[in-house]
Amino acid sequence: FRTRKTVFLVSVVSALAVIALSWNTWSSFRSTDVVSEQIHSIEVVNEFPHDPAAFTQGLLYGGNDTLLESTGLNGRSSVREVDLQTGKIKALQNMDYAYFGEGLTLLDQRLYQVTWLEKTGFIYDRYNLTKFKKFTHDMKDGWGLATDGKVLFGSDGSSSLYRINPQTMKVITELVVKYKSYEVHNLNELEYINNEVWANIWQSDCIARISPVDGTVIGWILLPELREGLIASGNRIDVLNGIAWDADKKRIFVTGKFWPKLYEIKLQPLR
Ligand code: DDQ
Ligand code: CA
Repeated sequence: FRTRKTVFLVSVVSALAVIALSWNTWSSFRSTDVVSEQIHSIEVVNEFPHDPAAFTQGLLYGGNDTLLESTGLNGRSSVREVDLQTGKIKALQNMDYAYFGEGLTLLDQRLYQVTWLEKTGFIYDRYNLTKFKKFTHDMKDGWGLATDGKVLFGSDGSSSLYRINPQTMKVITELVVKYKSYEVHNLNELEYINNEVWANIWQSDCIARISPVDGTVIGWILLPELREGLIASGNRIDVLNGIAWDADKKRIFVTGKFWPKLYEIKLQPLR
């Protein structure tokens, strides 16, 4: 028990170090900055199977215990509908080798997906995953997508959070995401939850809770134990990536690239 506690503490400390590294300067770092009620750890409520061959790049809840997921890597990119309980694929649309699938979101029964470096995205029918339309976007890259039901939010791996017009796919506004005065870079997979935009930070075990009004980070969620637990059990996995929100049942789901599990989590104030 003692070692498990030590491992957990070391994980939390390294997660905090990742946040600190994403700040531009160390100079005014004070430990009091990170110890506040806005920092949460997590509790795992449920775990479900997840396709370990899925290089997860976009994740959202599709209702009725299904998830909608976009996967990346050239030749392995797809959009899929997945059963939550079993992890089984219910519908699949594979993408051309030329495209590296990224963020995915659902607006008016249509799935919007961006691709990594191609400045291209696709709109699919939510049910049969057939392609309606191909579009170009004007972010630097395509990383994450989410929606508040009116506009889309996009990320491109920088510190920018874009508001995008779903009719034209043009950027409406660009916010610089900041925690206190520090820019937060590597914004990746997104989810719109209770008037906040949540973003997992690429190559970290942290989720930033961002105000879509001004880009301020209003909280952090630290979840190193999921990735580290999977690695400790011998899984060859990549980073945390993928947040989904079931607004009806208030369930939060997270997974990662090549993760064999998808977790339902609850937030816990960090003591
Ligand atoms: N991104 O998801 C962070 C935007 C991109 C991840 C790319 C990860 C490695 C790609 C390796 C490609 C070589 C086949
Ligand atoms: Ca998401």
